Amino acid sequence: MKVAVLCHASAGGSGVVATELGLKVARAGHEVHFVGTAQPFRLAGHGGMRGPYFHQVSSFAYALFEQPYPELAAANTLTEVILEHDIQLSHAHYAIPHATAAIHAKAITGRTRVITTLHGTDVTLVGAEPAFRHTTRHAIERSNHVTAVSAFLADQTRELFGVGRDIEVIHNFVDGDRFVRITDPAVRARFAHPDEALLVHVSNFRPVKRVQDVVQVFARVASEIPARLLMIGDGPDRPRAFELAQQLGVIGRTHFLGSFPDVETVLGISDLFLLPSSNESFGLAALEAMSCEVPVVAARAGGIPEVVEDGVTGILCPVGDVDGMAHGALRILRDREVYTAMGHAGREAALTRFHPSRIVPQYLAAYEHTIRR
Ligand code: GMT
Repeated sequence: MKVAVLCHASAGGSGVVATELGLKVARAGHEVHFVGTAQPFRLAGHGGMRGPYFHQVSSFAYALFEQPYPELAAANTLTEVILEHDIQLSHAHYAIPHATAAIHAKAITGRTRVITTLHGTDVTLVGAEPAFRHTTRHAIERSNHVTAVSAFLADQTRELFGVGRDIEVIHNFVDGDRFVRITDPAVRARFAHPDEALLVHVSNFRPVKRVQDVVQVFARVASEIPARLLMIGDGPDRPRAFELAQQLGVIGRTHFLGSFPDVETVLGISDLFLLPSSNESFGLAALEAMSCEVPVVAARAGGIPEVVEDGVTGILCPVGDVDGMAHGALRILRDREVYTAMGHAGREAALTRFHPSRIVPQYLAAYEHTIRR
């Protein structure tokens, strides 16, 4: 197959899924062309004569234009790639602007099929904005096939946009060889003392992630047991979380590491992952933690219960229930048996339900089916 993949390059989950999937599709012998404004960060070091290839969307600034037009630019670059490489299928990750751009390129070329994968914020936050409602609904309706990363997101898409079409649920996946427990005490010693519980949060610090709740939960835990918190990622709510950590007197034990590239190392040495999001279509970071045998304390929001099994691989609480989350965290951290059982159950789920060997064939089957249809 010859496939073009459109995705966002930033360190978000949709870009990660798109890149890891594209790499696996290329490894399976298919021709993969990534199209985007910048090279996806996990694509660095891959590619070459046999692909996968990367085509940068050209940008064009002109005094008359008040803003750039990313959808038009992406559609134009994708059109070139389709014509030059005889692309059979465009896989748009994220509805805005990629699905719209892919539909546009399909109309221009009169070729290729379009698969759109919905990742969450494109539907729940951005897509539901009146400013993008019609274009997003149109892209979802006109795609030849649509997938969503959780059953929750598929249902919400139908509800929010009033679309009746089939949406196939294909969960996120994790590389269990890369996201693995690190037992070397020297690695852990770089971040925490041996007697401290190491809590971790990874996100883009947008309001939907409720990073202040992370700090609130940690302050409660740290008032009971020796503990340290690693905050990985960057985004608009980082200053608020920092300020709150100062107010609550835990700033010395809270480390904001920014967009730390080596997430697997931090997860591999951690004891507990916190994900208190108000909405989360899947929660790839929680799955990556589970793969490293790290129990998860999270909000019972969106698709999180499809990933984290309450009482088995972690503990789920209502959104905003920082007392409940702190209580759950302490229950796990104080009881070695519970901690170990949840860690093992998380790893088991990652290696079975969310293993690439189970998920990638679902995408490949969708590709083949869509091309032949
Ligand atoms: O979580 C983010 O804000 C990044 C966002 C994205 O679009 O890159 O992640 C979304 O897609 C991921 C991959 O499918 C999911 O695992 C995340 O749950 C989802 N984020 C939200 O729904 C908030």
